[in-house]
Amino acid sequence: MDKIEFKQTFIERLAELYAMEVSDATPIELYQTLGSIVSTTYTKQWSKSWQDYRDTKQKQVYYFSIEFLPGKMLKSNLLNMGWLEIVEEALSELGIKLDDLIEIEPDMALGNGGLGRLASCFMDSIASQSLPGNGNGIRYRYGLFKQRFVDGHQVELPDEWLPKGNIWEVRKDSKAVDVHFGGSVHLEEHHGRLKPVYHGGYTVRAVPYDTGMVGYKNGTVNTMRLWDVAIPAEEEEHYRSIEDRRMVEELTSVLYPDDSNEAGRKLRLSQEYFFVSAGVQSILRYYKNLHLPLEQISRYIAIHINDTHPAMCIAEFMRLLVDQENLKWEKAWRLTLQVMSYTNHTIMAEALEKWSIEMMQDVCPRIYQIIEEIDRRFVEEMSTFHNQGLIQRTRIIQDGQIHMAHLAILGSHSTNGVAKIHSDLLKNVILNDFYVLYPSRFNNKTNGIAQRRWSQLANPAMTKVLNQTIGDSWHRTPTDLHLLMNFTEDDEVLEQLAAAKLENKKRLAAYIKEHKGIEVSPEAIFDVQIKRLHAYKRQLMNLMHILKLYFELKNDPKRDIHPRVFIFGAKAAPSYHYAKAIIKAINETANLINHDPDIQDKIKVVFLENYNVSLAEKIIPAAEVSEQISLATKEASGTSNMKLMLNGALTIATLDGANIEIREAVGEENIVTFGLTEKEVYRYYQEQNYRSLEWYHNDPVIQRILNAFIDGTIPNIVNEGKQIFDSLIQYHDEFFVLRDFADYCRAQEIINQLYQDSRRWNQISLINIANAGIFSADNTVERYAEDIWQIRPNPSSQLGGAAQHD
Ligand code: 9GP
Repeated sequence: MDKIEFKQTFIERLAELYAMEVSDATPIELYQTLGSIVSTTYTKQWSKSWQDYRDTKQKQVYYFSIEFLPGKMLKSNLLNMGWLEIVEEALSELGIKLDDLIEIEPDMALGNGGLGRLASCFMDSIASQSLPGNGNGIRYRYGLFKQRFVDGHQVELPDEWLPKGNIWEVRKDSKAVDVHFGGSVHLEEHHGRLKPVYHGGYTVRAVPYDTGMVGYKNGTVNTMRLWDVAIPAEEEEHYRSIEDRRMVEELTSVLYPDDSNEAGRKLRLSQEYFFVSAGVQSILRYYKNLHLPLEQISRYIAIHINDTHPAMCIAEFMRLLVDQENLKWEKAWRLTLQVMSYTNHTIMAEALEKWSIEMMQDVCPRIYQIIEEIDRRFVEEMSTFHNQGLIQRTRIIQDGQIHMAHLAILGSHSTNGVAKIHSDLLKNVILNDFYVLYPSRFNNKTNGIAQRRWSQLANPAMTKVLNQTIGDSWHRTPTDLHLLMNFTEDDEVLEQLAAAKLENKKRLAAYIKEHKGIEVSPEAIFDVQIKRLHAYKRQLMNLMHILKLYFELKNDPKRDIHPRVFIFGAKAAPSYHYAKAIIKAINETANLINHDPDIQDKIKVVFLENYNVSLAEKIIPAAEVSEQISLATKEASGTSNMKLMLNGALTIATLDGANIEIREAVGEENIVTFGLTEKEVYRYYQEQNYRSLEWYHNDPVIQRILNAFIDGTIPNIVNEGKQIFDSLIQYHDEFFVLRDFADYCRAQEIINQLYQDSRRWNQISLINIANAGIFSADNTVERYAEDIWQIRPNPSSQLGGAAQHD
């Protein structure tokens, strides 16, 4: 579509939808009109894509994830359709600013952080690589809470994103399936086979909402299917009371119900079974419509389990094959192993889910029986294994609990970690028992990011410089960013990139002024830590370093440091009180420092509220220092590290997660590392000789800083300050903050020094951008496709003339 055609279509569509002219329409009406043109256009390619998959019976992957974090989709759809520039210009000729319309779209935040964002990056890349792949998740009525600060405390407000309308989804009642919960099940012999007989319980209807996932200029549009719940008409009489109806509605109401109580945990387990059962049933229905032998299903279908939340896919698939399709257990199990694969995203015990037997029996009794049988057969099969202790440790059911990670590993053909160090830790430490049993199942797939969103969409200023300097092949082949390495000595390019950065910093400074009322200088270093708030990520260590600088400046206001703005973006889980205490402490410190005239604006602290994908798109292009300071071994991969690097920030990093691969990519001189290594952390664990109290007593700097949390130096944090102080001293500093602190300060001083030499700094920044290509999710999903899912690009998308080129 060219500009003239687009303008014509826009005017006509607005008239059709609202009987209006451009000059009379509100921004919402204009947004809806644009959305309608975009979605009706890609709908043709959408139906062509799935018809292709069906007609040519291509193998497809289904990516099951309890979180998806797509953020806003209008601009990325325009980019991927190759329409962005034309639409921007055409609208501007009609007197409309595209950016004003983009602001209207709600940020679709059906996830918490890295896990959900990764799932959405994968959706983009799977479509962009013309791979047949679909998402499967939950359509929560409320997204992740909206964060507000009241007196420095985090307050959670509901994220009502749907009433504003979601123009991208299509409800498909004809594709609904029923999911049964509760009651009890006993087995009865039927024609020589044991069959389940269900008593009681209740049935809900799962109704899918499909959203097109538009590939980058290749004519592919895949599907992200999110399930909503409804009461089946024929079951109405079972749901008479308000209480019963509420119970059903709750199923798809919120992401992460409060798991600090039994009811919240039960709801969470029910959510998991809901989207697992709905998804697996609909896959099987699709497969049966292909009229292929069930025995061959693994040639056509792959199911991916993203973290343990969808691990029940294994038992549900077995249920359908054995109970419904009458397959023998052994055959069904073989197929299940071939179809299923699993990614582990954390070694933190709290996220490796376990459910009590009673709760699972209560929520989905047949699934429990099947898991019990899987467990029984595993023990039987392994009865001659020489190390029976290992078999006991790897069982799914232990001490009255069901270990979902064990189910995911034993019931799938592939278990991968998300960065080299993480995958090695899984093999050698965390999941070593499983590795001993099934070494060939373990592999690594380092995470990746949606490069185009985090460069072309978020950072047009940098994109322009890159396009002028190295052409635009990197849009499709991100590793072509490496061409930039030819310009490390080119002052013009270095200055152009620096100018782009300054432009982005000015924009962020204006945003900070508008939203926080804090004046920050775009000449200062913009130092950024953006990620979930968690003790292991050590936002606290960042805060301690800020306090150190503060005290030094108070003592010596002439102290020569380059002005720095410390920017935080982070949400704490609502029931994670310690993380909330850290938020409060950062906010109070910000207040103290930002208003202290002695500091003369040398340091500023800004905690931006409600960190989400849209806010990330504002912060990341302006960042110069990327804080990746988790305790080594604890951050599985991280992905903000990759986004910030791509935007030319220098990483201050521990040797953790993907930081290690970033260091390999850019070279030691272009990253600043510090802190304990993996080996050192494990030595402490073995020797149990870390005494945080000694570090406190022996280091007057640490003492001064920690005392500030309890002696009133930082105002208004009596309880929070004590909680933080105690975590480091009385509770032994679980994440070695005091141990790493001095080295962290040393690394920060190196950054301060490096920034004095602006040419050298600009070179580092360029080298980071040039080497970010390997972290494209396009590459990552290709490796999943080849090694794990065994799916291939859709040949007709690549060859059939649908593909457009840059
Ligand atoms: O904490 C990890 C993070 O390091 C990783 O980058 C992300 C995507 O793989 O997953 C996070 N894990 C979770 O959110 C929960 O397992």
